[in-house]
Amino acid sequence: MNYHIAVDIGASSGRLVLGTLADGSLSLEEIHRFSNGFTERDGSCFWDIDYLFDEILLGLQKVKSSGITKCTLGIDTWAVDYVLLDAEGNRMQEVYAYRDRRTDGVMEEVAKLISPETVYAKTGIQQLTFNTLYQLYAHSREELAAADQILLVPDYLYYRLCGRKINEVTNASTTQLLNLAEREFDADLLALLHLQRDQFAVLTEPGEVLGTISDTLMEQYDLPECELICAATHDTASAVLGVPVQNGRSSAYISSGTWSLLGVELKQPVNTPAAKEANYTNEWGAFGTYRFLKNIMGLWLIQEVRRLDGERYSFGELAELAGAAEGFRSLIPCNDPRFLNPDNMIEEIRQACAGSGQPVPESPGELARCIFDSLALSYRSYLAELEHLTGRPVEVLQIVGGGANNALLCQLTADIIGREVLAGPVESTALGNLAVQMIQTGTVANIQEARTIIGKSFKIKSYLPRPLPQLKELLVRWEELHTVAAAGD
Ligand code: ADP
Ligand code: LRH
Repeated sequence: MNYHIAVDIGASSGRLVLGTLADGSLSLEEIHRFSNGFTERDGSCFWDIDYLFDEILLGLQKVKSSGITKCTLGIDTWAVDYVLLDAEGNRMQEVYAYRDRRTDGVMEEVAKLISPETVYAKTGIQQLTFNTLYQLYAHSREELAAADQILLVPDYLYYRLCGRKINEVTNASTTQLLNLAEREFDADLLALLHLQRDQFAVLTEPGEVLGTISDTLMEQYDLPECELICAATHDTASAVLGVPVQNGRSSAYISSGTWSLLGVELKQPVNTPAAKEANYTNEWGAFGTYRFLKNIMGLWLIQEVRRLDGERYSFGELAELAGAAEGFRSLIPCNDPRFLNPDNMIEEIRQACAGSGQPVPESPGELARCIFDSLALSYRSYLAELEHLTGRPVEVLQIVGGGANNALLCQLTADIIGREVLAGPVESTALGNLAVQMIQTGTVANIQEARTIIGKSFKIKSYLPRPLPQLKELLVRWEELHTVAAAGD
């Protein structure tokens, strides 16, 4: 029996998941789960990277105490955030969280030095204030000059485990520093940041064997013997690998978690002016693919409402309360930057509704309903854009990730896009991480086979569209709302 462990850390939670393949069916066992989130100190936002590393060790100890002495291991986390190492290989400072406000206005500043059109033609990456390019531009120049290596978060976690420094490609592409044509860091963008190529590590593809856990850690902790395999370390890259195969029907996906990442997998990037205009991205995927997708504000909105409400309700309960609330009463333009990291999400939503002349959502159920209605409408708008840009009509939308648990949002999405929604697997990210390990070890032949196994092994829920008599009027309101939001920019 081969044991494979996925370490999957999203912005809201992390887990170690054991995957086992028996009789053509893949099963998952969650060995360890822990919460994640950034903390704000003196106006800056940071991740607690040492806590995350300790949770990985704790999870591995649990693996060992469950009787597993030998396994393979892959790591994925959220994208874009980085760790600076000094010449001795020590972390130089705390790890900024991408919602930190030091990048406010930086995109505009950089645009004066290099045009966004040029950056897009080179990288194919959507403009997001928190792309590593902008974070590094906002970083202290002296500190950057002193950095011997710049690793992204999962690269760093591998480094802590085995001592090897890499920049894994699926995640490295989210820096907005990789040149699509050269498949390397772009010299002009590095020069703009006053960085040297050797401050980054070797670009590494998913599937490469990185080594084993260091003797020091093995001596200090009771860990299983692990072969470290380079996963598709960007969680969204792994989530897309974990999307079940669709035979004969054209599909798009939403990786639905803290963000809703709506897109398709492509063999070639689409970095055309039209794609730039619509702000679609071409993040690098495993096995020579591209994730042509858009970031939508996602379940961060409800995470913040829940947190500010003192976590009185679970996500399931909030969805139930939303289901009982009046539908389409108030809508928000969810991708407005005002929702990226407001001081108080509940107040921000209320002000957005009041400002656009809509009823103000008061109760948690009303707030949740406003969020889910708005997300479903934004999925419709961006899906239409996606079809236009790729020239491919989409028959079915596959929703994976934690958001696949939200039956109300899935049904609203089906009703509003007027197409079938297939929800699940919830743990597609861990599955995609495991798929790379299984392919590397020869347990499965390729990603097509892995996706077929995933489709057969997990229950996928179908939501068929129901007639929505008020859809036409709703779309007019949605359109108007965006005109109002744009006018307020
Ligand atoms: P990330 O990897 O970005 O941390 P996940 O994929 O773990 O996110 O998804 C977390 C989200 O899934 C939560 O914010 C919540 O909105 C949603 N979710 C999880 N469980 C449920 C549930 N039982 N009902 C409704 N929504 C849920
Ligand atoms: C989702 C995600 C997304 C990135 C954002 C930083 O967890 O990795 O793909 O854009 O976080």
